[in-house]
Amino acid sequence: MAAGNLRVNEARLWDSLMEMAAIGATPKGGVRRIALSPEDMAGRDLFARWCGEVGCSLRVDAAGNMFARRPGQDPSRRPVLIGSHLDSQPTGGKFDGALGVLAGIEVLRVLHDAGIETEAPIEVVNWTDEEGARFGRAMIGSGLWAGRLDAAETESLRDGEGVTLGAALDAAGARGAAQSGPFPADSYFELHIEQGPILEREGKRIGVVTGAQAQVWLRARVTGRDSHAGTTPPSARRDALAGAARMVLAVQRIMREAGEAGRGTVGSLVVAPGSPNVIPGDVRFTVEFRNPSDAMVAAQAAHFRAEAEAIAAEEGLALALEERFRIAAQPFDPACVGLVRDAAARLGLSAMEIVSGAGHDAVHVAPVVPTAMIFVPCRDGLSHNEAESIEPGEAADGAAVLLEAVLARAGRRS
Ligand code: HGY
Ligand code: MN
Ligand code: MN
Repeated sequence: MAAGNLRVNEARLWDSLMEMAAIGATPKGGVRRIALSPEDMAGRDLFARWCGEVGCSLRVDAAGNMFARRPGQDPSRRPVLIGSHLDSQPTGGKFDGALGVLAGIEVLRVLHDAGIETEAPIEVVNWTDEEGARFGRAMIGSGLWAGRLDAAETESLRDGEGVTLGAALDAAGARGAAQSGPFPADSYFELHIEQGPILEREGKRIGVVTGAQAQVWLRARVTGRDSHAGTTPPSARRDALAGAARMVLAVQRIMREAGEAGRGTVGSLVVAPGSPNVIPGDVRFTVEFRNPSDAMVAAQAAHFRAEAEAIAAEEGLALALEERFRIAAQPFDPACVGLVRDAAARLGLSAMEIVSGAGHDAVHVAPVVPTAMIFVPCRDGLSHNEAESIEPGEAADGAAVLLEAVLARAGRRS
């Protein structure tokens, strides 16, 4: 796929995607590169090696965010940023995050091979812990960089083994010397799979992403009383799992009240003590709601809290419900979005505007740097699943649009 007389190398991009997917590969064809795990660190090392091969200098900040900088003719120009993430879900796919980072490297390779030095520098970014699977908050690295998360509070988040994010950064050797904070940048572009069914259903090759929806993540703990399954009559039970189950159905009901735009999910639920003949006294679970409307997300969270408290009261249970994070709906920069739209048109790729259902690092970057995203379809709209799949041509299409948009902002010199 050509961008002007420059051509993305489809096979090289695909080979890099497959080489990265071999790190943390799972038997079912997915990847497991949990943030700051040995697999994540191995992916970081490969990223660093590849960027070094095309003449980049590497800077790592205190949040572990990696910035690979390719110089421009005018070092005073603000850099054009290209980024995404290399960490994955526990049973993630090969392309969520990796496509955006490796397409950024492909852009650098194309310029390197062609001996083109852009006017402005270009930086490819690997953001720390986008997925939120380990510490219960998504888009951590980009949120810290953008100043949208409090560093001390965020570094005190604990994973399931009680390890804090700060300790994990240090133990993994991922913490860099650079201060983690926003620096002046010309623009930020992120290529990502859509992770939903719309582009495939509409037969479009490119998603021109105009923004991302709002989301709120909650954490619930329901406390009852462990007791004997065989001797405890209904009137004496304080069954935390039965109560939590009613709360889970409340999430589904609240979601459905918002129609097809509704998004309400309980992704994790842990029952204690977890013995077949003990009535559970302790259940912890996560809740998240998403919607293009901030007001709707706020109303859903409030509605859920009221329903959960009523259920707890009826069942004689205690409920602790804390908000883990909330992020407003985020529009992207019209000029950068226009570059994506124009690039798709110039390349003859069918495209449509779309709002992202998923959160992305771009959501934290957008308030501080003009930002746009590019989507490509994924098979059956499936993601956060080991069967996540795209075609080599789809990856190349996205990378070609990325190349065009980046060159439009960075300027090109032979
Ligand atoms: O949850 C999200 O939207 C992102 O995939 N981490
Ligand atoms: Mn992602
Ligand atoms: Mn993801």
